[in-house]
Amino acid sequence: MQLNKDQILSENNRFQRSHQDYFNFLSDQLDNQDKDVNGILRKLANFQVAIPSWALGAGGTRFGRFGFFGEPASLEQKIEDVGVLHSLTKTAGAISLHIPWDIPQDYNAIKELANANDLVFDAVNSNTFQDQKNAKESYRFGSLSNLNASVREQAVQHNIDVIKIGEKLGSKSLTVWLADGANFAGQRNFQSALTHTENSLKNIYSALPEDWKMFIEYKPYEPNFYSTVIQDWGTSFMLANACGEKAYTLVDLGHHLPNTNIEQIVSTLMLKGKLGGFHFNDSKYGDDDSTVGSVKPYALFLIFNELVYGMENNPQNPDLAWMIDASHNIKDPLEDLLQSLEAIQEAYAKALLVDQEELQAAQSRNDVTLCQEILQNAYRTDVRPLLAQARALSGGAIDPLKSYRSLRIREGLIKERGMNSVATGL
Ligand code: LRH
Ligand code: MN
Repeated sequence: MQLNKDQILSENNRFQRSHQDYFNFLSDQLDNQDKDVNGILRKLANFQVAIPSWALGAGGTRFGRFGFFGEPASLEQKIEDVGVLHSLTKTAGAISLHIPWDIPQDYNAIKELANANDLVFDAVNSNTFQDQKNAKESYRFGSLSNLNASVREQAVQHNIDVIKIGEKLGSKSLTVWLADGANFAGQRNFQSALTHTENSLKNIYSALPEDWKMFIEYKPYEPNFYSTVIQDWGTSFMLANACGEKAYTLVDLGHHLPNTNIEQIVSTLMLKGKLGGFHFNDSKYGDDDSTVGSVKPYALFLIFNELVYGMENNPQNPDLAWMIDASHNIKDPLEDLLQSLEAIQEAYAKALLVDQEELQAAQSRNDVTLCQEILQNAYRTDVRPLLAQARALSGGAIDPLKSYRSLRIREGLIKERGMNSVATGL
C-alpha cells in the first residue's frame, strides 16, 4: 500500500481552514515574542526519526500476544508501512532493521522499494540475545561476555555480518544491545564479564567501516534480573571510550531505573561528545516500550531542552541518531507510531521555544523561579499548529491520525494481507 499526494491534499482540505486559524494565532503570538517561527518550522521538517522494523506488528509479553490484523509479514511490507507513516508525517524518513529478523533476500529490490517510499536505512541492530536455528553455540550464558571463547567469536562474527548487511543497504551505524548478565548473585564474575565484553566490542569495532558509528545501548535489567553487563550509561560510556572515536552511547528512554534524571545523562554525554542517539518510548514501571510522551511528557521536554542546548553548544558531539523503540500489545502499531512521532516533534518544538540566553541569564542570577517559568512557559505552549504547518509544507498530512482513519488504511492492509499475517520481531 502506498499513499499518493492527492489523497493527502484532499484530506488536508478538510482541516485547512481551522488549521490556518490556529497557526496564524500561534505564529502571531510567537512573532511578538521574537521567536523565529520559520526557523522552527525548518528544524521540525528536518527532524527525521527512524522507525524500528520490529515495531510494525503486535508485540507481546511472556503472558501472551494478541495479533493485530493486516500485520506486515515480510520486510517489503514493513518498508511499505513505514512509507505510509512517512507519507502522512514527513518525519519518519528512515527504517532501522534488526538482524536476523529482517535479512533482505534481494538487496537491490529492497533498496528500490525503500527509495520509492522516500526512505533510507538507519542503524542496523545485531541480535545475540536469541539462539538462531542450527547455530553452533548458544547465548544462554551470554554472548560477547561469555566465558567460552567460541561463543564470543560467534557473537563477534554475527555483528560483523550485520555490518556487512548494513553496508549493502547504505546504513552507516550498528547498534549493539546486550542481554548479557546474570540472574543470581554469584552466577558470574563481574570483572571477567566486563573484560570479555570490552575485548569483544573492540573486535567488532575493528571491523567498522571508516564512516560508520557503533552505538552501545545500556539497560539495567531484563532479561537478566540480577545484573546486566552493560547496565548503565557510565558502563556504555566507558566501553565507547575504550573502543574509539566512532563508538557512542545510545540512550533508550526505557532503560533507566525509576526517577533517573535522564536529561542530566544526556547533557553529560553531549558535553563529552559521546551521545550517539536515542530509542524513544515511554514507561511507568520498567522497559514498557509504551507510546512516546504517554506517561512522562514533561521529562521528554526536559530531555529535548538539553538536546537543543547541546546541539547549539557542543560541536564536539556528532549529529544524533533518532529512533523509536516501542512495542504494541493492544493498539494498532501504525496509530501508536503516529502518536509517538507527534509526541517527539511536540517536545522538540517546545524545547525550541525556550530562550536559552534568557535561561542562562536567570541561572547566573540564581533566579530559580524565573528559570522554572522560562521552561514551563515553553512547555505550556500548544505547539501543535507548528507541527501541522511543518508537515503541510513538506507535503504531509495536517492531522495524520485522523487521515490514517478516514483513509481506512488499516482496512486496506487487512484486505491486502488478510487477518492473520504476523510480523517478525518483538
Ligand atoms: C532492548 C531493546 C534493544 C532492541 C530490542 C528490540 O530492550 O531496547 O534496543 O534490540 O529492544
Ligand atoms: Mn532499544
